[in-house]
Amino acid sequence: MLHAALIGFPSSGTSTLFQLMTSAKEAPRGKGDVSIGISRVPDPRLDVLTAMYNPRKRVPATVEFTDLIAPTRTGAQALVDVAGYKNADALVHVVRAFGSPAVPHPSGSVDPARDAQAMENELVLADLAVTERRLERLEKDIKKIHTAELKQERDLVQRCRAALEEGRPLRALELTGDDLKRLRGFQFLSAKPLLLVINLEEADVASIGGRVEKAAAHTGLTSFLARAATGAVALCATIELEIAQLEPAEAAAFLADLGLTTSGLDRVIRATYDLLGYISFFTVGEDECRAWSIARGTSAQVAAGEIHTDIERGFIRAEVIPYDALVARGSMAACREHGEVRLEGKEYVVQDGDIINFRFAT
Ligand SMILES: Nc1nc2c(ncn2[C@@H]2O[C@H](COP(=O)(O)OP(=O)(O)OP(=O)(O)O)[C@@H](O)[C@H]2O)c(=O)[nH]1
Ligand SMILES: [Mg+2]
Repeated sequence: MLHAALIGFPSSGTSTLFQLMTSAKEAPRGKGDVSIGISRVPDPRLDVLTAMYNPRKRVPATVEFTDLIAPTRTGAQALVDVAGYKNADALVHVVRAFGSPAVPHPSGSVDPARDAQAMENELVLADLAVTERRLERLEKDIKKIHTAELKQERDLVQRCRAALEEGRPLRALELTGDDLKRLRGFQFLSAKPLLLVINLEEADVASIGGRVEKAAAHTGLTSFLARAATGAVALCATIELEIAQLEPAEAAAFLADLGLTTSGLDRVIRATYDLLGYISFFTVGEDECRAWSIARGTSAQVAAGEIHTDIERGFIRAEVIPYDALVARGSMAACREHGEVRLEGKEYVVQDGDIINFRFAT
């Protein structure tokens, strides 16, 4: 399951967004603790498949969101030791762009670009400390044993340190697959893809809607949009939360009034998927219709492991039919008749919308 960690400076709406994403009844409050919540990935294709199969169970893909409850925290520094953050696939930085005199900004003014850059700097500093500790250790080890692996790691960590010293996040580095494998254990915060959630002022929603470029221009964040492995969404967390509590028809009308076609939850999840290059495949049947998420480029065998390690291990082949073909024919049987169900081997690269039946030996 994809895991996204919410971060933000105090009073920027992080917990409000958490509440929105996870349908939590109340915003997490307290001190020095982590809230974990699950978000169901909206996918109209799963609704269509469910209507077709009328299964006992409909299981959407899920994303796990983590929110840090620590009003005294200072940005990234507080995240360094929190396991839930280190393991995150992506960071979601809630950037305050709303004024609200009732909830003063701790820095005394609202300045989204300042906050976005300050958070970036904190992530970079936290990682810099990790590289320095690791290099010290590596130098000692290399004195004792000269392995090529240790030296390669040292070169790589030195490269990382050099970038960090220039204030560049590691997500901006071009790294090979081997590099990424070597770095995985460090769980560098600045290496994680970053989604900026521009938390707009209520009054700006009508004119901006969900248009990210417009929101970025309005809030001084334009230059951030072009950065490596960075995405952005514009919304007003408090309005979205109100909308989320309405009946679906009312919610749709409210969104339309604001010039929005999809909810904030939808847009945050979609943007996170796009940022990480995630796609969905489906398994269908009378028992269960289910959506699964995997990284783009994942092979059929590895995708099978998402369901169960036994299926990955015993993988024989995958019966695959694209979503559009199934919907066009109306049933799996009709697809079979027309020879549209393909048999694919373990190296087959799963495509977004594939409906897959895995054949495996136990
Ligand atoms: N006007 C306005 N207020 C908001 C918005 N988002 C959040 N708030 C308010 O700002 C206050 C802080 O929101 P939280 O979601 O708790 O912010 P946080 O970043 O989690 O704050 P801490 O964890 O306490 O540092 C609450 O009173 C929210 O209702 C927004 O989009 N507009
Ligand atoms: Mg909070």
